[in-house]
Amino acid sequence: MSKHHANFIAGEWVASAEASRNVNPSDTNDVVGEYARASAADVANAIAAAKAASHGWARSTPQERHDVLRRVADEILARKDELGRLLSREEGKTLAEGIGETIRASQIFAFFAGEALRLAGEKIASVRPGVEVEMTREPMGVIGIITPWNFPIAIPAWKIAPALCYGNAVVFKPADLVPGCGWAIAEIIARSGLPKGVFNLVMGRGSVVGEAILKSRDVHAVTFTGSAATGRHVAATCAGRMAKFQLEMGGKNPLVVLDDADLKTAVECALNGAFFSTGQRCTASSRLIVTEGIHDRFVAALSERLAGVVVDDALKAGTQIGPVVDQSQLDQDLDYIRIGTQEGAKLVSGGQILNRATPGFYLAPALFTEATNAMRISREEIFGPVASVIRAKSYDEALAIANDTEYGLSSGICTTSLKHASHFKRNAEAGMVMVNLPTAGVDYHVPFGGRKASSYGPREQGRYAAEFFTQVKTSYILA
Ligand code: UN1
Repeated sequence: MSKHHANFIAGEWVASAEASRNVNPSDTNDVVGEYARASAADVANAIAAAKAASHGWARSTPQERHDVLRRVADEILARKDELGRLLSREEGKTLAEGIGETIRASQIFAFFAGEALRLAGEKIASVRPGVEVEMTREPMGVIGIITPWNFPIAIPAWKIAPALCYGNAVVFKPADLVPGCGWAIAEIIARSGLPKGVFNLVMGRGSVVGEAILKSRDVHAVTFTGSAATGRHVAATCAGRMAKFQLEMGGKNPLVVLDDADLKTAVECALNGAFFSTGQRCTASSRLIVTEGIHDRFVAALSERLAGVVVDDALKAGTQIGPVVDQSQLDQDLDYIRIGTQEGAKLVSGGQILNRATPGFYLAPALFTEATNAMRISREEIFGPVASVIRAKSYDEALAIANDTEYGLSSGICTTSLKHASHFKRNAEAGMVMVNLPTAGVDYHVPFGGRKASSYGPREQGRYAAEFFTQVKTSYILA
């Protein structure tokens, strides 16, 4: 019998009738644990507790907020190997990636521990004599946090830490598929000295838990990362009741490779951006837009590199790419590989299921060439280790193709030309631009987010996070 991991509501661990089995995608015989599935009534209790606790926490001192966030940061860092291992075991990214993400989560809590001490307002002279005007930031109240399975510790951290830092209460729903790291964070927060009810964990299905959070009038703001389809539903539901919302959704990120690129840099950027973390990142490069003069050399070098990549159990030493997260994601990847071939793209590497020592969802990273930007594989987010090379005649054509997408999260270019790099930085229609770097893998202390169908609302992370997690008050006084 594996341990039942309960929900955390109003400062108590609350077991539930229903539970999910958290299965290791590298070895489906390995059950990570049983995790509670909250009922609508559990969620209502969590929201009521958050509401009741929110007023007290809104008046907490910067020192209290700092101390709580600092303790959480310290414990995550001290347990990075264990938590990183849990992450890789439940999600399937490699141990190095799992530990790296855990360190990032700790750094995010530490960053916001510092920010808690720096929250400031503004005071300016009024246009009227004797009047003073002051702008302050106040907490939103209760924040609903809904996170995806692909970054099970970093994304919860970058939503929970600023929510608490700016004086809000939290109702947190991790992904039903991968709840282990979310539960582990909750267990750490439960011992951090935070007053009861300020932080609540409600695990379970989107259709039950997510819905209850979206529809409650007592949740003042919802921050969501996940699919574009669910994001639209979050937007419609929140807008319908005038709640604030912030969405981070898909991407169809381009990596442009120009004739003058350093070939080795370009190949490493493509390999990392398209295939590491099994390509399961909204920042993954799925369109490799390559100019004629370097096209064949780039394809040859990337194919050679892919042939040597080790796809295996996420926890095994030497593994470079872990399994796909589950059967339905694997089916989606295989569907797109079939679609790409039918559309006339040429599969030059990978794309087939791999057998390893344990039963898992292993897929050889797939590389298409001769793709056009009109194909479905170039327009729809696949969310797996699948990338396509699209030929471009010139830099101008490459830029036009890069921008011809409904998404706009991260755009990359590999070039040694200052002129093209500068032009691309100014003209890429994306929230983030990477020059000679992979499109994925971002810093934790600067804003994260995209344009067009990729994101909605204020940026996440860094000091810009205050925009979503606070509301501005302008006060006038005649002295
Ligand atoms: C990264 O590329 O470092 O869901 C982070 C995602 C993104 C996070 C990407 N929100 O993939």
